[in-house]
Order: sequence, then C-alpha cells, then structure tokens
Amino acid sequence: MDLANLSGELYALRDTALSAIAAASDPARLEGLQVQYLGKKGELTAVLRGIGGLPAEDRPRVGAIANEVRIALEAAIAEGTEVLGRAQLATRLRAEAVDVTAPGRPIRRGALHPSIEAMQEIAAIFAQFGFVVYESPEVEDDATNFQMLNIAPDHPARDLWDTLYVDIEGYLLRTHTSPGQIHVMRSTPPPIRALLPGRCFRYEAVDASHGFEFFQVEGLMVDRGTTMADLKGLLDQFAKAMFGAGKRTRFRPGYYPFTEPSVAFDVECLVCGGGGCPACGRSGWMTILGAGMVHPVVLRNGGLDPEVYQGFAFGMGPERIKMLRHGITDLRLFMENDLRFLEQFP
Ligand code: 2NL
Repeated sequence: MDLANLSGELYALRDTALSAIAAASDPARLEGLQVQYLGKKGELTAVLRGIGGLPAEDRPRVGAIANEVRIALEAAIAEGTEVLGRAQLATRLRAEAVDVTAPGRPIRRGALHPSIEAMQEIAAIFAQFGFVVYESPEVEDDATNFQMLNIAPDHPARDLWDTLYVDIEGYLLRTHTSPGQIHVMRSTPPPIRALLPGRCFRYEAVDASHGFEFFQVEGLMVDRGTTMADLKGLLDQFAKAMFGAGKRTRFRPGYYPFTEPSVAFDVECLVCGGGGCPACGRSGWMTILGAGMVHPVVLRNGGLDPEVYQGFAFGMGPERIKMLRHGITDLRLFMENDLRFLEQFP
C-alpha cells in the first residue's frame, strides 16, 4: 500500500458516498449512510487502517485527505438532512392544512317549547310578588279534582270538563291544576303564595282554541285579611309586566264554582289599543285569565277556617298569553311541534 493507492481509495470512497447521499430520499437513509461511512466501524475508518503500512513521512498527507473527505461527507449529509426535512415539513403542511377562512358548521341550538317558556315567564313575574312554584300529580282522585273544589258530582260545570278517567276506580287525569291548590292548602300553613304550572287533560274535540291536553298556570294566595283589592292590584301589575307598563286592564263579573265572587280579567287589545278590531272581536279588550275569591267551602276543604283566612285564586293558559303577545290565532300550533312554528321562539 502506497500514498497514491490510499488517497485514490479515499477519493473513490468520497465519490461513492456523495452519490449515495445525493440519491437518498429520506432522513433515515441519510442517518444510515452517516453510520456506514463515518461511524466508528464505518468505511472511512476501515480505509484508514491501511495508514500503518505507509512510510511515516506520508502519513500526515493521508490524514489530511481523510479529514477533507470526512468534512465533505458531513457537510453533504447535513445539507441533505436539512433539504429533506424542509420538503417533509412542506408536505405535512400541505396535507394537514386548515382553511381558517372556511365557514363554520353550525350546531343546531335547542330552545324551550313556547308553552314551557310562557310558564317560566309567568312564574318569573309572580316570583317578584313572593309566589313559589309547586308541583302536583297529573293523576288525581275525583274528590280532589271536583268535590273539594265545590264541583258536586251532578254540578253543571262538570259538563264543561268532560274528563279522561284512568282504569283505577275513582281516579282521573286532572282537568285543571286546582287540585294542586287543595294539596298546598292542606300541607302548608298560611300565609300561602303558591303558583302551580302544569299539564291538564280534558276529553274534548280538538279545534283552533281547544286541545285535549293543555297547560295551565294557577295561583293561590291565602292569608288573614286577603281581599279582592289585593287580587286586583296583583293582576294589574302582572298584566303590565307581561304586556307593557302602559296597558289598561279591567275586571268583569265571571263564574267559577270554586270562587265567589268570580271575575274575568282583560287587558286592552294589544292590536288596536282599545279602539276595536277583528283581533279583539271589536270590543277593544282581550281576556287573559279568570280569578276570584276562594269560596268559603273550598277554604274549609283545604283545612282552613274562612272566618280567619281569606284567599284569592287565578288561572290562565300559558299558550293564550303567548298567543295574545305574538298575534297567534291557532292553539293547535302549540301541540303539533312543527319546527317551522317552534323555531320562531329561539
Ligand atoms: C281559568 C280560570 C281559575 C281558580 C282558577 C282556584 C283554585 C282553588 C280555589 C279557588 Cl284551590 N280557585 N282556581 C280560580 C278562578 C279561576 O281559572 O280560566 N283558567 C284557565
């Protein structure tokens, strides 16, 4: 082995390695070439083993060439690694690109059913007057649904409320939330300020203003010295909170078997403001609820002495409240659950 031979071998190794590095298509391959040529057991080291057979004065020359080859290969590998890494990153950026200008996919938003929403709005107003929401069963016995409310088995009022009976003798689907008020009176010592929103059932032909299943919100106040003036003041404030502070209201005589006296409560027509239009039947007024002073017989059935305690009660349909406010004319829309209707109450 002489100087020319050994340096020839070193340059040949450099050229082979450089073309292998140039041909490498991924960084792992470059790492392999680094080990193969420059590693401790690599080809460059193997060639340098021949240095021992050279005369001492030639050895520095070979060392310098070997160094030159090593530096050339290291530089080529470093550059290749950088170029391949950049290309790889560019590919990933292209593949994983997110178009931040693309429109979002909307998530459909749920909303309360307008009947439920109306009940919550009514409850929120009466809460400001100290009324507390109670719940009561939808299946009731005949006595609590009718008799205790002063509706005798042969009372003509029972014709109005043709009832859905369940197949347990003496039980029925409540025709109003009033039996809940009986439960409240029997379980809560006065003063009572109770609000009972809930589902009621009547066996009725369905038309634009009647369904067989509907909601009712009833209120009851019982205390010593509760008067009609308290009822009138409360309902007037309710109407102003619900329909507008400037709205006029009026009370008319009415009839319910469980109140005496009984009233119908009207607000000035929300469409014509009292002038008279088709929406209010040209009267200028819209009826929003019925009410009255709790009948002494009903107070007694609730376990209270009418000589000590007096009370008033009122009842309304939450759908009717919403219909008046939004000019809706068909009650059936609240039961059909057509999204084209429901989505108008976001
Ligand atoms: C209406 C009228 C009303 C009552 C409900 C009631 C309950 C008890 C005693 C006395 Cl325990 N009264 N409730 C009173 C008057 C009217 O509802 O048109 N509701 C939709």
